[in-house]
Amino acid sequence: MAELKCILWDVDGTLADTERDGHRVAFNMAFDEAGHAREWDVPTYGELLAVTGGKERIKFDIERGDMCEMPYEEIAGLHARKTEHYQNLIAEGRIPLRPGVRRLLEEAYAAGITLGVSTTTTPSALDALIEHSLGKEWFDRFAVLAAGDIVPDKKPAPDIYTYAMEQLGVSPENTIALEDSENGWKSANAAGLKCVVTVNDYTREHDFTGADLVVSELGEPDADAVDVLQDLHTLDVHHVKLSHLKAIMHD
Ligand code: XBP
Ligand code: MG
Repeated sequence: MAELKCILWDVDGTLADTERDGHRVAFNMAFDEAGHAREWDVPTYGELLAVTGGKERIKFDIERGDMCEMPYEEIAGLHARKTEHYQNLIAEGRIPLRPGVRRLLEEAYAAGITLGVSTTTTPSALDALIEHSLGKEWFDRFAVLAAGDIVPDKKPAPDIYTYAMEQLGVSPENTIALEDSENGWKSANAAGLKCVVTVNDYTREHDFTGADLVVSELGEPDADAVDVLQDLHTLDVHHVKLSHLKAIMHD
């Protein structure tokens, strides 16, 4: 039985559905602008999400022969332009938060739970989402923003979760992760964390064996009940509340 002291949030797919209409579109804009004859359509991008990190994803596509060879500096330059396009798309307000995200963040913040972010995405992409989709006050409300290349190995390695917990001085038994993908769940699990997963169209069929709770979304009190896909603690979930996260930790 452990007390819930900290919630670490994944970003892409968890805070907001950023991948299909945000990151994917931005990659394609950067490819087009640089004269690369490559477009990642919706299903192709779904396959490529198995590789975490934008630079790593481009490198993978090159290595499998679907993009032309280029030196790493060019990959990094292409990715930097992609990040600028992504920031612009986010600034246009195109990508809302997923249902229940703001509600649960505010409930946890009001209850004095330490909040942090553990993500694979680039820090400036994260900043854009916080500024335009969440609100600038959250730069101060998150006690740590752990993102991108700050650790050598991206998810599914545990490093970004371990780094965030070290920065916060919290231990795994008092921390829960909120994730949306198999790589994210594996990363949280390898760091010793309990985990709630909110799936999306890209991740619904992923393997979440062992995850504490898998739902379609966090949901809202005045909306239909969320779909519960896996519930190891037999929680009675209509929408995911702070009390459910506490119950998972106590179990
Ligand atoms: C998801 C990722 C990221 C984004 C693209 O990260 O794997 O690579 O798809 O972002 P998470 P970058 O779910 O951990 O937030 O291009 O900035 O890497
Ligand atoms: Mg994610």
